Amino acid sequence: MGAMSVRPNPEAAARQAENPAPHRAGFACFVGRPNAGKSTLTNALVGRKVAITSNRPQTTRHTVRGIVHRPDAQLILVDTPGLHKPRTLLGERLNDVVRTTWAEVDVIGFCLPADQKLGPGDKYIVKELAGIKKTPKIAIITKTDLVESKQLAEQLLAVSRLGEELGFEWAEIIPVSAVKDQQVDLLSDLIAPLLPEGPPLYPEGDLTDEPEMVMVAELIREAALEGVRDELPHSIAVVVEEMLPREDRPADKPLLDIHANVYIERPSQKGIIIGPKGKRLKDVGTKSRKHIEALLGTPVFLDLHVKVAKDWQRDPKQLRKLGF
Ligand SMILES: Nc1nc2c(ncn2[C@@H]2O[C@H](COP(=O)(O)OP(=O)(O)OP(=O)(O)O)[C@@H](O)[C@H]2O)c(=O)[nH]1
Ligand SMILES: [Mg+2]
Repeated sequence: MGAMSVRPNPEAAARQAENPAPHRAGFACFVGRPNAGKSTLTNALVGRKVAITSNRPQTTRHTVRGIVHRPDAQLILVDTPGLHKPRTLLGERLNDVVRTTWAEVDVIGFCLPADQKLGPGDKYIVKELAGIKKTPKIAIITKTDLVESKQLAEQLLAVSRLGEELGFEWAEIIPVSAVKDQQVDLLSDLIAPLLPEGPPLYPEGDLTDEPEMVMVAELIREAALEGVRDELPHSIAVVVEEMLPREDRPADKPLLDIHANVYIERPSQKGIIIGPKGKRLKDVGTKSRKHIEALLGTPVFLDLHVKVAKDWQRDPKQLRKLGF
């Protein structure tokens, strides 16, 4: 853990001023169990919401790239779906996405929540990571605001031991709280020097490479996830069919028409999503529209429809249609 060893050194500072350190740019991915806080941490580092989050496991369903611009480096953070024991074809696809990603990045950040015992799911992930020898691995203890320092110390020890057990050493072990913005900048300081030298890979100001239509669909799904229970969160998928500027609008009063479908798996789920007298669906629309307008910077008319895509999580054809 080299984080604390940075002491002022006037000679080095002078040397650096003459001959600044080379710029670095590269990819770091966050992996961990569902609900570990990967997407919340990605957003905190980027400083804007690029990935949706929720208290339901398996919120993230594709890799989302968030870009951090620093004077000395550009960090491209790849937020991945939580790795879990798959029960559906969708689950298997999500796990494949994670494995492909961690084989391609320059740094891997393993996320472990401070408030949960290091379990078999974590061990399984770290064991696989141990096999990727060439890539530096950082252990990130997330959600530190939820525990006392004693519990945090135990978690730090547990993750360090797990590395030893599996025959490798973490490049760093760092506790963070994304919600309280504690140690988030330090994490970025620790990742930067592990990236390869090179010019920025994305233009200044780009915070993600997610297409707008995908981000809009995700914001709708985030709103739809709120308050639904049991298996329903897994059953929801959202596809934006169309985004078109309304014709005949004065230039100073534009309006963007967005048509989106909210898919569920069974007709019996329709009522839950729509709610009594359509109230739930209306709330989902109102809530997500605010986020969408903030994202796109224009007033929006949002038209939501609920459709059944029978058992889409298990059906290869449906999965393809929904973009998996
Ligand atoms: N108290 C606290 N809660 C957090 C923190 N980070 C994340 N959470 C909460 O933990 C839950 C899960 O967060 P996500 O960021 O969606 O987790 P994830 O690892 O991306 O989950 P998947 O996408 O399902 O794999 C949400 O309810 C977050 O608000 C934190 O630093 N402190
Ligand atoms: Mg996530």
